[in-house]
Order: sequence, then C-alpha cells, then structure tokens
Amino acid sequence: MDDLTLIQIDRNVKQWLRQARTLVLTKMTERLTVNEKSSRKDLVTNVDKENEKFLITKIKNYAPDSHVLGEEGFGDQINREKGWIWIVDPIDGTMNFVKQQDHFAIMVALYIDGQGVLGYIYDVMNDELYSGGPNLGVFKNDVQLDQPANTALADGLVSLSAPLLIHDRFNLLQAADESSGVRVYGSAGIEMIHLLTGKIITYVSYLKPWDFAAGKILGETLGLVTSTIDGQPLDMLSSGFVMVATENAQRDILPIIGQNG
Ligand code: 2AM
Ligand code: CA
Ligand code: CA
Ligand code: CA
Repeated sequence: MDDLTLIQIDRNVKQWLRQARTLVLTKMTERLTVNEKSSRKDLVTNVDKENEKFLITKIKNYAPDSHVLGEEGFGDQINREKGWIWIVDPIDGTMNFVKQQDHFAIMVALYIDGQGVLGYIYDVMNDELYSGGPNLGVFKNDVQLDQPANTALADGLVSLSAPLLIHDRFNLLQAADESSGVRVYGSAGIEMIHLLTGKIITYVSYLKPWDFAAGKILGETLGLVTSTIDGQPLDMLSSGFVMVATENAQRDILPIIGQNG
C-alpha cells in the first residue's frame, strides 16, 4: 500500500473516531443500560454496543471487502489472517466507564494479511487520540511521539491487571517488587498509552485480540516489545496472557515469571 492511501485511510478512521467519541459523550448523559457478561466484574452497556455498531458501519461502508472483529459480536467470525481485518473495542475499560465516567478508550486496529498497519487508542475524556503505525510513526493528536526510553525493570513503574495481582499469578508479585512500583489503571488502552509515553515500562494482563490489537501496532512502532507472558510471539487472533514492555524490562521479567509456580 502506498503512503498516500495509508494517509487517506488514517484521515477517515480519525474522523470516525471523533464521531464515535461524540456518540459516547452524548450517550453518557443519558441513563446507561448495564449488563453482566461472564461475571459481575465483566460488564457491557448499551453504549459499548451502539458504538461498535457505529464503527462497523463506517468501516464496511468505506472498505466493503473488510472483515471486522468486534468485542460485542456485531462484526464477523474471523478464523484466518488473510485480507483486511479491522479489530474494534468500542469501549475499553467498561468498568471504568460505568463507575468513573473516565479512564476508558475507544480502540481500532487495521491488520492486512496479518501485519499490523494502523492502530488507534482514543482516551475519550482527555480527548487524546493516539494513532499511527510502522509507516507513519505514532502521534498523540497531531504531535509525533519519540520512542520511550528503554528502561530496565528496577528503574520504572509496572502495571499488572488486578486479577493477576490479587491472585499472585506467575510470580509476578516478585517482578513487581523488583520494579520502582505498581500502577493499575483498569483499561488495557489506557495502560498502553502510559507505555507509549514512557510513564510505565511493562503491562501484563490476560487479553483478547481487541484489547491488544491497536496497542501492539503502536507499541512495536515505538520499539516496545509485545509477547505472550513467556516471551513467545503473539497470535493476533488468540486470547492469552500478554506482556508489553521495554526490551530491557522484558529481559528482566522473563526469568522471574513462573518461578515458584
Ligand atoms: P473491556 O473493558 O473492553 O472489557 C481491565 O478490566 C481491562 O481488561 C480492560 O481493558 C478490559 O477490557 C479487559 N478485559 C479483558 N477481559 C476481561 C474480562 N473478562 N473482564 C473484565 N475485563 C476484561
Ligand atoms: Ca468487555
Ligand atoms: Ca477491552
Ligand atoms: Ca470493550
């Protein structure tokens, strides 16, 4: 794909995302319909669903041959990486959305034949859109971001998902203890933004494709490494324990993971 086409797609996606943000902000002023999915800690609202439908309609109108993987199920069944695959998380951090009306993101990613091309993480309440990909670089709104420093574990803050912390999985508490400290934001998208801007140096969580699709593209563009928790390559269509980190932090954490069960 030539750069001109890429820039045109990028411009369109940003426009949809701004409209999606307005949709979410408007719907937030009305009463939410909140339902449980797998548990009382796993919520979905009418806004998640309406925003996913909105984004899928925009994508399908613009690029009808695309396939869309959406968290709330309004997209397509996808079992191979071929072609244009868009991955949509209409509200990432739904618990934060419901309880805090803050700290949530809209995320979109475009993969072509399995390669990450464009990624978007929109911090709705701060009106900060992180966007880009390997051919464009990474931007916070209109400002290009530099690579974050390649900080070692001992010198930076790490983020672990609450379930991993609470249940002390994979010996991660020791890794956390060897860092400068732990921060937990409750939205994979917001954690990714903190990685992109160098505010944290590692994020580990159980994630599904829509949770990490955009962050993987943006993070790798800025020299961060994304892998499974044991350092293996991520399959973009599978769920699992994911680590996003600076190269040095990953090097420091991998030997700690899994020690003592
Ligand atoms: P979500 O809000 O889009 O569901 C913290 O909960 C982070 O983990 C959020 O980014 C959330 O995304 C994601 N997540 C993935 N699976 C989850 C689950 N089963 N329950 C709650 N959050 C989940
Ligand atoms: Ca969810
Ligand atoms: Ca999510
Ligand atoms: Ca979601």
